[in-house]
Amino acid sequence: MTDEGSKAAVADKRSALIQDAFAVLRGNDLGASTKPGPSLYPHQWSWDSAFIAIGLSYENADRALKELETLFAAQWSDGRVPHIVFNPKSSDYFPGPDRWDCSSLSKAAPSVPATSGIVQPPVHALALLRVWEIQSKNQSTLKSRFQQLFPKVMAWHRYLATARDPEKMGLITIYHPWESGMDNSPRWDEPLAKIVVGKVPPYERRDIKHVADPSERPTKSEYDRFLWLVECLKKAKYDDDEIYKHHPFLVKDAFASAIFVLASRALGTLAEQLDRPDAERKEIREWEERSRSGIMEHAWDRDHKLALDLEVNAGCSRIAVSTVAGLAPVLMPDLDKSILQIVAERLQGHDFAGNADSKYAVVPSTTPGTKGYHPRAYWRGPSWPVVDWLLWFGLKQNGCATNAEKLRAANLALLEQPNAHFGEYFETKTGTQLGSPNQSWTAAVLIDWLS
Ligand code: 9WN
Repeated sequence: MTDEGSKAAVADKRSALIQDAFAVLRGNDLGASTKPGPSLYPHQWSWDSAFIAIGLSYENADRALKELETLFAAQWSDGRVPHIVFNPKSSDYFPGPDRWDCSSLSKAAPSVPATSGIVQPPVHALALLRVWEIQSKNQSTLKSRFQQLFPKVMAWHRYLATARDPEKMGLITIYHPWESGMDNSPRWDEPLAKIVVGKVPPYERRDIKHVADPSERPTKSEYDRFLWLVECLKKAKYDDDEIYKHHPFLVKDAFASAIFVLASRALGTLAEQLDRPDAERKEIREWEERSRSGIMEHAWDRDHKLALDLEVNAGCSRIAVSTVAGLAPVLMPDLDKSILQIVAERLQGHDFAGNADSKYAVVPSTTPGTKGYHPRAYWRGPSWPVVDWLLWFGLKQNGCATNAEKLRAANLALLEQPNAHFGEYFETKTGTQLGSPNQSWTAAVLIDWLS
């Protein structure tokens, strides 16, 4: 085949893949929101919907905004955005609305729709800005919808900067591994091991019925801990002050905090575009700056060359585990050049994308060989394309175009494999698709990468 011919063949293959990706999003469409996966995840999930909105915005701005509007319609009156908005037509996920019991325990929770009582990483402002930019030609028509969403996103950031950071360290405290979005990461093994599990009401797991190999999902003992933490949150009636007094799992999440920096920058840009008042812009700048300094001062570990989480209940000591979350500083815009160089080298090095055993130069969720590493288990080794998308975005915005492109190319090669099926995550050694196939956010980031 000539050079021209092979370029055309690649272009054809990619445009077919984009169409398949849109078909995944349509297949998971619940009308006004999108489920993350066809059967494993039947409701709306907070951070998934942000990525999904970006993907949708290439085809349908109205539907992309609807995705975020539906999520924010379920926002609590204290500003928190729940990690799950339950789809009343599905009962095939555990824990469901009855187990969370939010609206009867907390006045801040909406009674309809039913939601969970915890949060996920705050990528939403970044998504909103991306939709705004992707739809640059339609901004005047869409502006009023952005104006309506804006105060809600402000309230969400304010909740995180206050209720979730009472120490004003610039680092967001999470109450449950599910809040990190990296549920089963070895990042949480140490704090989870210290928890004395009380009486957990009986339960039946649904997740293990939907995956080919249940051993890739969290273990029974991990699930008991996850559910015990839910019971503790219920006992505190989801009240942040109460939770802070006694909760057995209080961790300053470095990755979520770096996302907060990135998202606050995006929110600030939107504030300008939408002519928001100066006082709001100032507040946003303060959030960004406080978290930026907090990460470098408290989480950045010079010896490990990684950002580490802090265990609040252990005097804010660092949890020294080598996972992808440690690369968090790259997500912060205008990162100091010397730190950027260190983090970019770490990212491309043998602990991460440069691992000699990997089939594609994608980033393992946990460094191979680390305590708690498992090549196929949930957040313990496999690679998540959506996480690589965030790292790619971080590299790009910090001017590391070549490294960013390497990461994008490796992910595209992974996702173009005939058996990739828009997998939720992938084994790095073999490139095997794991977890749920046709995962919405994988389709969404592929659309963004190829568009
Ligand atoms: C619990 C939906 C979600 C993602 C999380 C991922 C997984 C849920 C689960 O699926 O979490 O929230 O049941 O394991 O860890 O990041 O948002 O895709």
